Amino acid sequence: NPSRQEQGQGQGQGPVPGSGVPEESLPGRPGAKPASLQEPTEPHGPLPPKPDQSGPETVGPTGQATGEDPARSAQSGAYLTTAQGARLYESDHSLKAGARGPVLLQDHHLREKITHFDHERIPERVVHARGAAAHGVFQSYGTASRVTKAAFLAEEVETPVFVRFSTVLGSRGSADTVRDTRGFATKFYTEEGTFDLVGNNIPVFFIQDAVKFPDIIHAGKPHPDREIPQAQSAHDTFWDFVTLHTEATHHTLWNMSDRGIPRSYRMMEGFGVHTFRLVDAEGGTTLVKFHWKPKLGVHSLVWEEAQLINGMDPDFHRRDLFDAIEAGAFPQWELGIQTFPDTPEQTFEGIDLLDPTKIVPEELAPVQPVGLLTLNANTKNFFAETEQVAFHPGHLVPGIDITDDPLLAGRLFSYLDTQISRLGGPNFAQLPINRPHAPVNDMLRDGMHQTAVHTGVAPYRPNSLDGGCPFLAGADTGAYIETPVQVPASAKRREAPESFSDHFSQPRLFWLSMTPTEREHIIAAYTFELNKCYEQAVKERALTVLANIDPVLCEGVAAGLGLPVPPATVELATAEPSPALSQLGQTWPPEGRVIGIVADADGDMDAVRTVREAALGAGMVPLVVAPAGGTLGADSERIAVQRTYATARSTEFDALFVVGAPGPGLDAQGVRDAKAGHIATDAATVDPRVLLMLAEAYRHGKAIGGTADAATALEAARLPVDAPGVVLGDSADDVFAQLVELLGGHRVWHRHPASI
Ligand code: HDD
Repeated sequence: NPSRQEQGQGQGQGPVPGSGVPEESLPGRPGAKPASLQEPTEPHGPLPPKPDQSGPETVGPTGQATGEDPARSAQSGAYLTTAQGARLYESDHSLKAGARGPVLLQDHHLREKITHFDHERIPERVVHARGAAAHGVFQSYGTASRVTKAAFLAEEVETPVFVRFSTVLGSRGSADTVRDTRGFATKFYTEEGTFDLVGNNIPVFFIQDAVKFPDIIHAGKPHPDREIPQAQSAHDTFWDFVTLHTEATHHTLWNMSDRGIPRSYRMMEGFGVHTFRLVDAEGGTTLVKFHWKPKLGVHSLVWEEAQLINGMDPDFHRRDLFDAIEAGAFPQWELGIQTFPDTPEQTFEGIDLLDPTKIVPEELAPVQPVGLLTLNANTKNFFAETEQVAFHPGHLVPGIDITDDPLLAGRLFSYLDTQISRLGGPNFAQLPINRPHAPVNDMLRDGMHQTAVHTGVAPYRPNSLDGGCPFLAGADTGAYIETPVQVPASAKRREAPESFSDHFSQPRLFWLSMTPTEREHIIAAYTFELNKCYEQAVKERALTVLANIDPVLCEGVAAGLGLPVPPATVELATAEPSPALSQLGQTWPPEGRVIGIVADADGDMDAVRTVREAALGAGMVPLVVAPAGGTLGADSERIAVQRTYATARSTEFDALFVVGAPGPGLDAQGVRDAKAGHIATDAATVDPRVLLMLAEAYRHGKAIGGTADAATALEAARLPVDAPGVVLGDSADDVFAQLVELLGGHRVWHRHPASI
């Protein structure tokens, strides 16, 4: 099942042959086109969905499965019609008084088409506007049953899900690989109602109280006067706020770490952030934190690479997710919980569980797996699904309850409120993507965009006129059953508990848990961002914050800014490192990683074929890169080219395999022959785009392999052939095996210059 990536670029399906009806004979079709450019003329229905595009089961507004395709109401015939179903015979010209005359206002089709178009956009999300989503299934292990009665967490229950990943700050059209937090929102369509786990890829938040949310977002969004920079935190207002409001220190540190630039949505963790309360069948309660653990490991880009990608392919993460699912490489995450006794203090090992700027290290409370998420179907319509989906942290099911985290309280208000304006009224739960799969009978009536036709006369309780319907659930099956938690007797106050004022001990814990490579990246990230600021006072204040985390961090950044090192203003905490916080040091499977096979027409086709097949066998995505599109090799066994030197960039690949020394495409007379390309005779004639690819891949710590004669290309790129992570040899199989081993550690880190 070749992915879109694997299909050659620009080699889409050819035009569908016409039915033989001469074009000229159709009304309004002047002149015939060449046969290959003709549109199909025989009516046929919309193309059937691809097998991987099945959405959630369609349910009616009252929740029962209808089996009806939601597209039916808009796409149910073969003929083009108005919105009222009247067939149209022409759609390319406005109605005019003569071919050169004025356009007539009476043209209903023109007005209807333009009016609808004028209203095609809806407001983007005020945060998390840029996203990508997919359908999937959650398979429960049953291990959570001892702490919750939630039916979808019972043994071997399968629940359909929809997951939307996002960046926080950028607009809908912004680039994917900016330095930012990523949203990880999951909608579980359970039989007891919809449960939304609206999390991020960072386990802590910038603020402890929702009342500060507009402040942090206003500070992070572009400057209000000129609306720049887009989707970036590298500007004065962001750093002004986070250095004054030091509870943001922990989240900011995670953003400046490699977690801020994930390699792929498929390779990042997710966190529910808040502490939730689980309730078992007997009413017993347990406090928990939710974690998503990706099967492919936690991997990141390097900063220069992330910046290049934003230019080369701003849709990098969106494309990666869609292509992987289309190719059948379904990404998976294990859902896990950390559990804590539900004590009146709501602390664990001295950590305040109601403070969303704190984690509980996994070494103190291990993450216990409770189920497996598999994303196995792409969206059919981005707008209807990804854009219109509406998550809400208050969408809970029996067995899952909230805690008094003040950040969560504000969220419980905000999501519905913002969705009423974004989705144009209160009935968006009737949109196909938002419809629960459990039966709905809610007594909510009327309103903008009401699509249900409710029957009965008594949408109130109690009633006798509708036979007392609908009925209330028993206390054993209902949701939103309040856990009788004692509220401390106290006067009303606008203040936080004392424990919330510790802003530096956990950032220090995070810093101490990083490997030297990760620490270098953090120093480089702070240095980059703060050097983008204009205000000296902001930079100086940022250094004081860093001094409160660690002197090495502070000194590194101060050196990059050319500023003196300030003293710390707090006593540095003693923290036991948490190795689970580091992304490095483990070995990961090669599945889903992309290998570029760089070749030209004169190259060793056996090597190309061997590596391609071995990569497919390992679950990787091999992409053949050649001077021109089309195919390579002898007629009988042609190999499709997926990228050309002009469309490929090193950033798309996790590893490179170079066949020989691909030349610049000059013929024997030195005349440009872009189609063929030729093996370079010496270092001076290696194609400069291949040199760039090699230089970048090398600099970004990627594994580089090749046939023995690829040494010429490496030398031309002024790269040592015997450097770590560079593998050349006569056996393509052996070289590939070594590349896979290198990919297990993600990158060849000791070859990666810290400043990049
Ligand atoms: Fe939020 C969207 C995650 C705090 C207010 N949030 C939104 C999305 C994610 C998160 C993943 C995108 C959902 C989607 O894909 O449609 N938000 C978080 C996390 C938070 C958090 C993990 C802290 C633990 N959020 C937060 C606060 C507030 C909001 C404190 C307001 C008081 N968030 C919103 C919102 C959004 C939203 C304005 C915008 C679009 C939407 O809700 O539907 O209501």
